[in-house]
Amino acid sequence: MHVRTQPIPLHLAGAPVAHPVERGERLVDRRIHDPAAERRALVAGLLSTPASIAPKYFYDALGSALFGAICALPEYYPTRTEAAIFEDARPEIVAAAGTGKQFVDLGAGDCRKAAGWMPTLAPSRYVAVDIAGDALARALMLLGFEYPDVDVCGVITDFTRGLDLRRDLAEGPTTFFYAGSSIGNFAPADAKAFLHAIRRHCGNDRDSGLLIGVDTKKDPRRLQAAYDDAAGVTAAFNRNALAHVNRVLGTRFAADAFAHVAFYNEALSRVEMHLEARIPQTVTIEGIARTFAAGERIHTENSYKYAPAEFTAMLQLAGFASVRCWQDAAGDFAVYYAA
Ligand code: AVJ
Repeated sequence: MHVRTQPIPLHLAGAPVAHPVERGERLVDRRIHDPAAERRALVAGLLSTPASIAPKYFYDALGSALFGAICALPEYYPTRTEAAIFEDARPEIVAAAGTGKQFVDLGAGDCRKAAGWMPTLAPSRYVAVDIAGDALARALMLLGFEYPDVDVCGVITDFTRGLDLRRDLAEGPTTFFYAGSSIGNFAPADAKAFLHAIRRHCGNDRDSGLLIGVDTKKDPRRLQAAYDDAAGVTAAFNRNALAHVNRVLGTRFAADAFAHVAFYNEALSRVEMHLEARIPQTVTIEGIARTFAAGERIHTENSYKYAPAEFTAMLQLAGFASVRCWQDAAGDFAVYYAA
């Protein structure tokens, strides 16, 4: 067992740090601790016109719980449709990806999606990668108990700023796993660069590859409903970003003074989420008075949708030579294995 005996000295930020995780699961903290830069970026987004908040501000403790609730909503089809495709195509996916490899879970969260693959993919080593360190530590402890024969470890990092896991991966064939259509948060050019980075991590190993779940284009009314549910959970999730921002910046955004707005932008193939000022208001941000006119919006998220032919082409452009795709009967979601 590794025990962290001292607080992390700032000049060592980014260096490997062993957390006190039970049973020898290793957790490495590779965050670049630059809270000042994070704050500056957040402030710049809020002072811009149109204003924006990065989607990562959704995921404080309450926001992560609300996202869990979103995944169970009747309107939010992606999570359950992806799970159904995994279930139906499991033998074919296992045959394509191969067993006994290193399994790298990008955006592991509570590691439950990956846990579903443990019995069949039977990885030799499981590397969970996520920005939320506390949740990761808990999830890894559980997984270590469930699968004592798997070498379980975790990496805390914000890989949306660029993926570099070379120090944390073992040699040998590796299956990368990026589920839930999280790739949809990237603009297409950034998505392609991210896929390219995964491809580079696969190196020359023909037995390495990427298993990825991606949402498809569909009736705009269904897309809209998935991001503007009747129970208002997504609205609460969206507004919670303001509560998070208030804690980070010491601002006094009144979350209920903003309306949840979500719609499918067909020209750009993305669902957009915004927070729209219900009434004119002024918020002091780092000493600067930022006035929001009634109806003015803060852009909080894009969620891009890809037709299977488009995403297959993107995987190929990123350097993957072979791409397989599985879908549900309605074509609501797609799962790809690219090698
Ligand atoms: C976690 C980015 C895949 O875009 O569907 C769900 C986030 N936002 N409802 C998505 C989200 C509103 C989700 N991703």
